[in-house]
Amino acid sequence: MADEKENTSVGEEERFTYVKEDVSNEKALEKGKEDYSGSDIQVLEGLEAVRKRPGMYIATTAAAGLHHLVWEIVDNSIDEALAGYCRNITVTINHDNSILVTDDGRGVPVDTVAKSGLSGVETVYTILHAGGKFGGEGGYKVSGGLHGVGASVVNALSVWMEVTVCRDGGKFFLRFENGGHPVGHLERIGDSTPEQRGTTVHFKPDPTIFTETTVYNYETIRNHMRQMAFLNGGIKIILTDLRTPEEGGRPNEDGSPRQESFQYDGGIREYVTYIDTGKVPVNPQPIYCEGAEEVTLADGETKERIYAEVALQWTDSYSQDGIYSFCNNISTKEGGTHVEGLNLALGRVLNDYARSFKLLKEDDKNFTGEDCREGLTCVISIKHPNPQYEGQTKTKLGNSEVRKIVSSIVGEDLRNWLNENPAEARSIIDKLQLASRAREAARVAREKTRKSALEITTLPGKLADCSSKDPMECELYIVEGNSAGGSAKQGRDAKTQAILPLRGKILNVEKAREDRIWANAEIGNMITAIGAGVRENFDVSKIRYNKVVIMTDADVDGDHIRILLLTFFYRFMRPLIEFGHVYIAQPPLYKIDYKGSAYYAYNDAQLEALRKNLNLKPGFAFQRYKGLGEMDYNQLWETTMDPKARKMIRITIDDAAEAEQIFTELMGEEVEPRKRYIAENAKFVQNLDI
Ligand code: 0RA
Repeated sequence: MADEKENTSVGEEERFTYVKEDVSNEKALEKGKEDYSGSDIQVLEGLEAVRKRPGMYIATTAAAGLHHLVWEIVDNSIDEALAGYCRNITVTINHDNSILVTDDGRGVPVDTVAKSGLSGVETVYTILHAGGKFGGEGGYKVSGGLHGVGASVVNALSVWMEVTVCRDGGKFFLRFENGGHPVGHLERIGDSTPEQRGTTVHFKPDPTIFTETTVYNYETIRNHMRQMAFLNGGIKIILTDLRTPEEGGRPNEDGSPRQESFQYDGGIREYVTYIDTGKVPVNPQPIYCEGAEEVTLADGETKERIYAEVALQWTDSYSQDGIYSFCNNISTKEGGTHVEGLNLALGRVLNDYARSFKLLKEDDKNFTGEDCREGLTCVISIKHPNPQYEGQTKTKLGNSEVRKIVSSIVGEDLRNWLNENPAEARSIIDKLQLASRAREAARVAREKTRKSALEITTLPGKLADCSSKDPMECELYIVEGNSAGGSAKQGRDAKTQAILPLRGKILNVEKAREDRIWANAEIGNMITAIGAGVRENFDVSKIRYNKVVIMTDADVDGDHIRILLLTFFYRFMRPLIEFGHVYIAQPPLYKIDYKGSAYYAYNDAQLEALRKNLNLKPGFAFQRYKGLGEMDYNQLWETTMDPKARKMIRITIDDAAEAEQIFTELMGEEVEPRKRYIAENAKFVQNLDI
């Protein structure tokens, strides 16, 4: 999960999407050598089309689009690794926010490509979709065309790009400027040894295209690189940030560049254990299923090879949503046919097993899909040469043949595993049995509380509601402590701002038993106030407030309560976060009274700046706020609630697996990770990364 400033857009597509296939300059590939100047013009026309309407090639030119340029270049190196020729990839964020990506693959071909009449390098980086279109039997096609729009789009959206290739004993170089214009042609600039072989791409995104920001977020790149390393086991990715704090970086304490390395030889198996950090596993080693199948398409000729791998681990968690699915390394957030195939196999195999060992008696009902999934963490990753995406955000896999393929691979491998590991198999069935009984008990408890929390529309007595009935302009402030709640009630804009004070710490939903959760008054109050239900019945279109603002003290307790609340929203009203309705209020930390005016600082840097600007002598007294309660209602309004002056952080989720891992770690039994996380992130709210 990442936060954004209030005014930035959220919910953008996570990957490159074609709105429409633009083939304008593919013709250049067909033209051939004879008509060199003609194809040259077409190439530039193609890149110009990308610059004119970048939204057709990358979904957004906001921060997400800026980062997609990196994914695209790294994808090419990962493709080379998947083809079996590359093991090491480096990604460096430079001082000027340019990005350098290297790999130790075969190197982009340097010979002239017959079809385009251009060198391989010039072809790959200037012709749209050229990536997988040549290279012959060499294997690049294996993954080429699996995803992405091609490196040429990155070139088109860069002020400059430099490509260096080491292969065939030579070192070759070509620079492009102003959105893909080659400066001359590919040149041999020296020799290379076999150890130096590979491709280096260095590019600087064009600020006239990425008008919102050209500053890279380390955490965003780090999380993506980690995910790529998990999904493509064995590859080593080293990420380095050379930037100073002024340039957007965050060097180590000793001033050295921040650097992390990711390599997971266990691939998605390690991904699952990583996500489950802090949970108690039922099967300590994840179950691994893998297989590939060739299908012949309706034309009776075209053959497609579909590969699937799945890693499964049950834990003591009660969570229902531990399935992380991917197609061609892209997260399929809405699931799809691969997940359907998985669920089919789970239900079938687990019920068969339980019946055959009489763990389910004759008149027992079958385990439901929910029973099978409770506490299950599963990563499913498939590779498909021709994926079809559906759904609201085009993140749902639609290829119907995948359902059967996945179901038979998981069915067979899971059945074998259960037979070979009888003790663990037994524990898994026990877990399902518990889940099934708990579900029944919870259903009874819920039916009672749903009446109070959902069906009864009487709002909680502690809620000071706003007078407007238009949810779009309404805000709910959830406030820690009664005294702060009192100030907030007095200070607020009563037309649009509602106040719900919370008494003390709220329940940790990560640890509490389900029936206790439903019986908890504070949780019931929040559910009723927000008015859109919970869990699978949560309907984000019914929320009574467009903004739900968490307002807690700026101290350790406040941090804890904030995380407890976020955990509650994450587990019970996830779309509220996903659709960007959850905010964190930012009360000031300091107040300086000077010559009859009040000045506020929200962090230490601002305090320093204020002291400088006001020319204050060292030792000039200022107030340090320890809690919201120390502010009177006027001050609270002025600094934290007035939409014209306040600063808020909007919470979003851009990596579900990362969010899951962090929430469990933060809310688990261990206190240390939580303390460490808060300490590390308190100073860097901008980069808060849950
Ligand atoms: C086309 C053909 C071949 C390799 C590549 C492209 C290639 C592209 C990229 C982009 C980044 N790193 C890359 N590494 C390789 C195979 C050519 C051959 O047979 O040697």
